[in-house]
Amino acid sequence: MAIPVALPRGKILVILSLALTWWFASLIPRYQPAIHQHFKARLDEARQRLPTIKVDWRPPQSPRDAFNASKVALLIEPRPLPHLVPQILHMISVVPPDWRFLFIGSEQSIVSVGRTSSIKYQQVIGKLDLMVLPDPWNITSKEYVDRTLTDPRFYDEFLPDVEWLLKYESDSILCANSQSSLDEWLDLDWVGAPRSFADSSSGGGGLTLRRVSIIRQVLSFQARYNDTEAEDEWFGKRVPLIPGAKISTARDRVLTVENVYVADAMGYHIPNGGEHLAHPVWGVRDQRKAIFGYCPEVTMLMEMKLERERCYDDPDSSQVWQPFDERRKMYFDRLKQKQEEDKKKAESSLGPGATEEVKVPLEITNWSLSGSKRAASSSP
Ligand SMILES: *[C@@H]1O[C@H](CO)[C@@H](O)[C@H](O)[C@H]1NC(C)=O
Ligand SMILES: *[C@@H]1O[C@H](CO)[C@@H](O)[C@H](O)[C@H]1NC(C)=O
Ligand SMILES: *[C@@H]1O[C@H](CO)[C@@H](O)[C@H](O)[C@H]1NC(C)=O
Ligand SMILES: CC(=O)N[C@H]1CO[C@H](CO)[C@@H](O)[C@@H]1O
Repeated sequence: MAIPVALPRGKILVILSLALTWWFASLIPRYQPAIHQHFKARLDEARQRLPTIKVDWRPPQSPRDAFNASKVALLIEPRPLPHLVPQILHMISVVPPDWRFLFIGSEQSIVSVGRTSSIKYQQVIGKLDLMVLPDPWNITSKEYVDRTLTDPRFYDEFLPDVEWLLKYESDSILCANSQSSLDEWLDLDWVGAPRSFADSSSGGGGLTLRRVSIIRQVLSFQARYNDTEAEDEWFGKRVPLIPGAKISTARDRVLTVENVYVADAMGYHIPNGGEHLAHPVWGVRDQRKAIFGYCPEVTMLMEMKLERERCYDDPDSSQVWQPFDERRKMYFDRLKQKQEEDKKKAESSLGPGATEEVKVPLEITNWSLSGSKRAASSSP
């Protein structure tokens, strides 16, 4: 802008200040868009950077390849038992890390196990597969499971590359305190729980390590008749007959404790959660205490109650050890006897007709089993 030289200084100042004011005023409305502009620029910048992150939706290999395809731990369980998830996770933590896990279940048990995020994680990393067998396979009863495991097509179809199979059941577990690793047993063709010290095959199958090549060999010339002995007994008789088969006996090494007690066994099989415990293993209090100290995991599988919930007159040194049903019968017999005695005592001191006032002793009403409460409250 050309300013005439003749203008006085005062006028120049006025014009300058006006120009400045307009300039400032013109800036204000542009200020906000400028902020927007600034952020838009940053956003674009960020967007431009995004493609530099490489997102490969198809991993070059399956996550399963991180594990050894020849070693699989297998659990078959159609019932949606509440302890399956902690049991599977425990087994994953104690079995050597290169083993893979397979859970074959019914739709119910697969849903109940598969909805846990820790199980989902194991699936995502390729460690664990959950599977419902397609028709005509059926695992809804023990006999059907026995048929499945003695059918060579099962191994061809679902365990094609597997050589070592750790078969565990919902009532068996490996102990974290065990000093040996499962991989130290791979030289054996079949090792589980010996049924007695004389058992030459350690055949008990609730927790067994099996060589699939030996199983295939047996199945190549033998077929199990339907509705006959359980698959572990069936294999237990045949595997030792294969020339060169390596099996373990009770005097040798014991993988699993079921009927024969060995202090540092790798694991335990507790048939039916403890309903039919073997006396030589569980019948002695000190030995039981030692088991719970060495392998506290077994409590996960067992029906347990607290010491303070001990039954009325429960023998606490199990020199007089009884199976559960007999103990329960003994308990109810004693309860009845005691109530009759109390009734007699009350009648003799207060005279007949006073029996309504007899109260059931507190330690009986507080027993944990609901059945006993019913018995106690329906008593006179
Ligand atoms: C899988 O494990 C077996 C036994 O430990 C071993 O001999 C074999 O080399 C392993 N395979 C792979 C691919 O690591
Ligand atoms: C398995 O067999 C039982 C008895 O034959 C039958 O009731 C059931 O539907 C079968 N289950 C499947 C999944 O085929
Ligand atoms: C055994 O049962 C299966 C079905 O589970 C059947 O296909 C097969 O024919 C039966 N075998 C014999 C010898 O009856
Ligand atoms: C000794 C004991 O624990 N007694 C309890 C038994 O249960 C009743 C109620 O169910 C309690 O009131 C007692 O204290």
